[in-house]
Amino acid sequence: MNASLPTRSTQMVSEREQLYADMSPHHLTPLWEVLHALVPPAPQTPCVAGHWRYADVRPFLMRAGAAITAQEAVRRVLILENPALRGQSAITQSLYAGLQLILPGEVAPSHRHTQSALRFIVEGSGAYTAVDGERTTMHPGDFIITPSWTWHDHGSEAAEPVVWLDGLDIPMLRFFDAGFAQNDTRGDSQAVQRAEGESFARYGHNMAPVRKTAPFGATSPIFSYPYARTREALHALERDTAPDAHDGFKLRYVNPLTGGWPMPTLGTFMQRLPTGFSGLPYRQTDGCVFSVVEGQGQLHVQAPGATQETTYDFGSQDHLVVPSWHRTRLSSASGAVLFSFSDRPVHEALGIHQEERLSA
Ligand code: 1HN
Repeated sequence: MNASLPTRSTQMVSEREQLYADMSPHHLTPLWEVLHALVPPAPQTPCVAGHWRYADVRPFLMRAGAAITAQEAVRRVLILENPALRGQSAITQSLYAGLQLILPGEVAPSHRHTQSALRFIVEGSGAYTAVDGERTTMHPGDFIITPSWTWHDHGSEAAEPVVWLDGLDIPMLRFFDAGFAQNDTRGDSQAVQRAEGESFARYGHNMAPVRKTAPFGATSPIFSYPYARTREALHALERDTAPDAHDGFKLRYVNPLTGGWPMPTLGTFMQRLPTGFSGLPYRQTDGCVFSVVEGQGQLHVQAPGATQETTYDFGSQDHLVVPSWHRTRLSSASGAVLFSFSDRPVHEALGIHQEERLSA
């Protein structure tokens, strides 16, 4: 046995520790201590899956309605925070989600920011959102877009509370330190400059203006994708075709000018799980937020390295989140319709999107 070896390695360890201590004030740190964590063999997200039942959330929203006006709050929203990212206003590392309430007669004042927003209507009809002078009336299941840096305000001429899911790319813009915002000095509500439905007439019927170019750059020129149209498409597919073994009947929303995603940072989807559906598992790198439109079912999620699935029994108007690379499957005895959004357009733009469709 060579008695000098342990001594030598102890010496090396203490030499290393001395090195780390001496260079730390110079803002230097050794890569070899963190390399394995920096480039893991597969995604290791700090996020966890989560489920917000509407029956639990709605009373808090209505209490918020009594506690503060939309005007005072600017946006009266309860943020859906990932249970493992409390305090970060994030539902995944890249996505923000919240539920916004507007009461009859209220106005949420006009402003603009570089963060892009989607609205997915959860409850109530008759509130409106205005984008660049065009109002869009909200109905449950409609998917509505606020493009980056466009003036937007919300108001309600409805007789009932209106609640919608806000999905924004806030954590991404924070990551890039690229956020700008302004309040509208012209007033709380923008003057109406175009008839409601003008953008849908121009861009929403598989036709487009002959010469006009994209009015919102990388974002779709359609402000609202009405549920009535989406539902019709899914029902026709359910009547006439076989479901996908993993997704049921799933479509993505498109920018009619490009065929690509309606928003540069957020991908949006709607899917119908037919009666008796038991989907095969999949996993994908894009973390995903679900808003349940109709029906009931189960979301089964298994974290990487976990030995068991967690099952979430969901009902209509519930919200759920599935983080990156978590094994996921969907089932429904009585049928369901799910809206979802993720950061997939960014993964695709960077060439890093991965999806595995598993067989069991
Ligand atoms: C925002 O402008 C809205 O316009 C909703 O309704 C949520 C969260 C953070 C920053 C801006 C809206 C928001 C937001």
